[in-house]
Amino acid sequence: MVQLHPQPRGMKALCFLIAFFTFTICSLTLLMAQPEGKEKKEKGKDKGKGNKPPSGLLKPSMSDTIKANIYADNWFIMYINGKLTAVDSIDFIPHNVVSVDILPEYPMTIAVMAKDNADPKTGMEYGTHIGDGGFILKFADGTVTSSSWKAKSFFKGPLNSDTQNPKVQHDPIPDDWFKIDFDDSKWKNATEYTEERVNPKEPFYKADFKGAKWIWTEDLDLDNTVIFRHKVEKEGWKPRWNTKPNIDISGALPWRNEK
Ligand SMILES: [Ca+2]
Ligand SMILES: [Ca+2]
Repeated sequence: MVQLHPQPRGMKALCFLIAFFTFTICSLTLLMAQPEGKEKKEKGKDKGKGNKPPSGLLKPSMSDTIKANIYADNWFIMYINGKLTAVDSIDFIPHNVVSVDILPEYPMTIAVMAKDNADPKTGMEYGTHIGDGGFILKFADGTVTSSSWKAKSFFKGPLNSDTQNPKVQHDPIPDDWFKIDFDDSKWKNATEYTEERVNPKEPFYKADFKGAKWIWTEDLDLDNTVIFRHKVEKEGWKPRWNTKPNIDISGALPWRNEK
């Protein structure tokens, strides 16, 4: 039978003291190391990618951006201040919300081309069905679609809703429809529609569109290509940043080079 020899009292106390001090020192080291490590990591972000601006330059940050939510029945392309900003990633169905971060600069001219799904020769979908359109947008700066937006149709059909002998009308789309200085003063205002009339699908209810109105021209069914324009003013606004992009994306837009 093995006999356990009890440790002397002094030994027990020494072990306890060593354990206690080891624990205290480890805890303190951990506490002190954590914030420092985080700071180092954040600083490293800028250094690592070599994008630290020269002194005097202020870069925009994510806190300068705003969220843009856009839903089009069925497709859209959006320019802000003359620059291509967002394109609907799904041209027909399912109906989807496009949600992007934008860096707003005011005054802000928004130009959107929206298209209902319609055959260019008949104005119909699924053979003989007349589809309807609808467009809604909300930016986190409070910009929302409403009848204060301008709207003009460039493709109508089937004329008189005649699905047996469908005829369409195409009007030439101005080359500079998306530009800041394009003259839309003669255009009519957009028409607002109820949610029931447009009947949006599930993704609409998952995004923030509070306060925004559904818009189109006065004919939600027969007008199939519609351009909307709207200008957001913010008096006295100045950018917090002073960097300017050097990028020229015109080569990525081949249809522009054809002109
Ligand atoms: Ca239609
Ligand atoms: Ca449609």
